[in-house]
Amino acid sequence: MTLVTKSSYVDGAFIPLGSSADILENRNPSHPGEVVERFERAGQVLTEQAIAAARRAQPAWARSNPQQRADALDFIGTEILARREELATLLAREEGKVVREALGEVDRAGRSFKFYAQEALRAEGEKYQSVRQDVAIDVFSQPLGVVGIIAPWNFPIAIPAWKIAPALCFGNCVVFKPAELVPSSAWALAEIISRAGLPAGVFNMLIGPGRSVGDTIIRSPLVDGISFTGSEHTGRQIARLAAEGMKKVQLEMGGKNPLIVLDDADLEQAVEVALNGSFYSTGQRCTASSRVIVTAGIHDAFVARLAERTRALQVGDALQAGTDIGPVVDSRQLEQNLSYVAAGLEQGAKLECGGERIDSPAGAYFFTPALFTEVTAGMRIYREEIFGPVLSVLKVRDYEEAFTAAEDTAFGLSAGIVTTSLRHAEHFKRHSSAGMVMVNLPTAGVDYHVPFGGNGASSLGSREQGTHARQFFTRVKTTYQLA
Ligand code: UN1
Repeated sequence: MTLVTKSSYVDGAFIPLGSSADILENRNPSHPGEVVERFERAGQVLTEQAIAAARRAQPAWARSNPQQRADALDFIGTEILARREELATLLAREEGKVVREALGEVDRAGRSFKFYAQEALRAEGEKYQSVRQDVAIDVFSQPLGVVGIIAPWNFPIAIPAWKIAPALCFGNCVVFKPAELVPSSAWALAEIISRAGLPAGVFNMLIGPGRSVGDTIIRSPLVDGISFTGSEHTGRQIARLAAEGMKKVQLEMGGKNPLIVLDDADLEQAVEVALNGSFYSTGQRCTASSRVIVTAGIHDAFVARLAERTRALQVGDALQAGTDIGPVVDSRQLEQNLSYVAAGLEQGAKLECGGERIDSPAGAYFFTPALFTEVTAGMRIYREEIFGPVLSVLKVRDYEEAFTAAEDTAFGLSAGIVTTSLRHAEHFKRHSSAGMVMVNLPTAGVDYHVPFGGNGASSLGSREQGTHARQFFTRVKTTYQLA
């Protein structure tokens, strides 16, 4: 395969090659020696140019015809879906997600654009009678303005899509910074967007580091809002800087999502839900279930069956048919997983299986899914987000104790329960403080047309996805008119 070099997209054009000597090599985690593509990194100057271009394009784009926005979004969604195999393969190569999951992710990205193509045409606005005589009131939404979109590496195309599509739909101009680990999917998406008929400056993409590109976006007085998905640490920094700059924020950060398994659960279903939620996508989902809270009557049978199923998972090359679990995204994340396994053992948890690096000739970041039992609620593996396939099982007496344990976290993104009891399922749906609750389904894996988000340390700002995305990407205007 020939090695191509690519660049950022600013003010309606890809930056000519040779503009930057700072080169980013995008490597395949299944074969770290293999460079997927090379990128010339952007820095502060280019980021400032992109923001200025977005600012210039904003007024006209805010007044654009909904049909123009709908057509552009539909074009992007149609092309993503038509090229699903190619885009999924690229995603699997750069991030290590197995092709089956990468296909699902590409479809989700395409469908998000299609959803917002329709949403652009949806009528909205409210009329009120004033409390004053002969005054009419109109309430409607206007674009937020220029939005910075900062995306993580674990969903290289779906998360950019579900932020960029509503941003454009509601008349905003975009300055998009993908994660440096996954520039290829972002570039492919930007290339499609570049042919969608948007005026120059409406969409910009900058491939470069957080400390220059990200920091410039976050601090710029010309940016009106930041939609970010990533680590809690970075999210908190963004929240602080955004508050200083009076910017609107939408932050999606970590999770330590509980899955409750009750005695009355269907055993096979419980094991399937835990396996999928904890280990698929190599556990690299903020919605992953990393704490499974199991009542005493089913505990031993559940652990035995889950260990058996976990040992049978095929860890390997993301592009190879038959692989269940692809590599960890990079060496740093692999080290983090291994250090949490060590911490679990040191603090007295029992490692039932996994938790080891697999040697491969290519030096891949293969790591076997780890199942810990005899966990107590104070252990680090039980409290901290690992972002890897490391699962802690906590044994409890009954539903009441399980519920209390599930709630014992600063996070609040997703929570699940496996039960055949209508009463417990209802109680959990109603009273869990997570933003998303799953009954007899994995805590990860969500639809694209309904609100996504959490509470506590997991999220800040209004929900992503679906019609609710309007809340972040618009401002409300109230007008009064004397008849
Ligand atoms: C899912 O579980 O389907 O970064 C999506 C993440 C989330 C997306 C999860 N923002 O893992």
